[in-house]
Amino acid sequence: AGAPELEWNVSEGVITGQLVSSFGDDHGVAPDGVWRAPGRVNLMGEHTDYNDGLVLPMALPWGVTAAFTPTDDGVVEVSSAQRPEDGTVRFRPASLDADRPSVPGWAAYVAGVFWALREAGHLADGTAGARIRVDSDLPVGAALSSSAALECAVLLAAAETFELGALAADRPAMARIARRAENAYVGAPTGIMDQSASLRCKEGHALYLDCRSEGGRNVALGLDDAGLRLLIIDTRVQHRLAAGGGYAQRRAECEKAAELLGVDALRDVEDLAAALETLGGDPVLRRRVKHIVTEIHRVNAAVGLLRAGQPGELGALFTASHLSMKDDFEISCPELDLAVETACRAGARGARMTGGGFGGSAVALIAEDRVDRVRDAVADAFAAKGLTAPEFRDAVPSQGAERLR
Ligand code: GAF
Repeated sequence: AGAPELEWNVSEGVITGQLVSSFGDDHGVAPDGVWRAPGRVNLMGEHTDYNDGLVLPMALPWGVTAAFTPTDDGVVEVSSAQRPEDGTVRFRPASLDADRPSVPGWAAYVAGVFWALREAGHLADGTAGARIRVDSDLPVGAALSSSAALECAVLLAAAETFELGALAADRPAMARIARRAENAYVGAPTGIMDQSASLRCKEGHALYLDCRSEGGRNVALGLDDAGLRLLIIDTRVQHRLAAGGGYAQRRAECEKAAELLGVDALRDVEDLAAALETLGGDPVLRRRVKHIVTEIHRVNAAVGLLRAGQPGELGALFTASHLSMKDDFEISCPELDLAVETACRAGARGARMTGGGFGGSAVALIAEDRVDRVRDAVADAFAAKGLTAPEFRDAVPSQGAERLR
């Protein structure tokens, strides 16, 4: 996997150089430092995080980079290389109110981080401000966690430059703060997976995370040794996590099912057959519960295979997981199904949609010598149906958020 790594390093270096120089154009000085937080691809455990369950994401070579200088004037000024038309967005962290969110669009994630830091008891005297410029090589709306990457890059920069030492050393605590920014300030009712992946993943590994205890283990993937690749197929169908959409509806259905079953969360369902019987009159809730319970089992099964040094066997689990998301959780879409079915038919070991669903990306596990064949077959299948051409990316398991300079 030499080539993708090289690509990443080049892209990272270019982004850092451009960021430092445009930060200088904006503010007349060099930034104090540059931080980068990656996106993620989840390999197993979809919609299980907010059910207190298990997940298995890995960090990607692409992410959000933030040039950052702390100030004590109580003002944040932030600009984005992707949104030059928005210019510099200004807000006062001390005046932010989650009941009346005043910072719109992409900058809401940045404001949310400052709001959540304050809520957690940090930066309480109201003087904290910052000059920030962000850049990204992660597509937005591809279900690769660009929101969490933005939150985590800014949060890590803030924690390290405001000398919040205990926080900066506590990645699970940072993940909670970044999630709070997204849930309470931005208003997207997501779980803890994406922020945990961005902050806690290690190169070459996936993060086996228990979303209830927040205990996590980095599990080696061993893809290179097994001659395997993970190919991300971005369908270019934009997915959204905002309140009121399908994601929030699934979350509400899971909560209702847990209540009917008398458990704190669907994680606690021990006997699936008995649970399905209890929910007998509600076929929709039965399907939702079936997905969550079997998906949590698949996370454990996947980790078992990785620990046994059999990453190739993950393929069957990928495909079973996709079918569960398609038929029982009903979060797939025709483009994701086409990508998965075509990849499997062209020789992938398995494939599944990843992330929140209703669009975004699929991930396929493929023997190295079949990657081109799979890529061509999927591109042809999309073209034959007159769909927007999908984008392909080699997903190399990468390092979590860190300071670059
Ligand atoms: C999105 C959410 F942000 C995560 O918390 C998780 O629920 C995921 O969808 C589905 O597994 O990425």
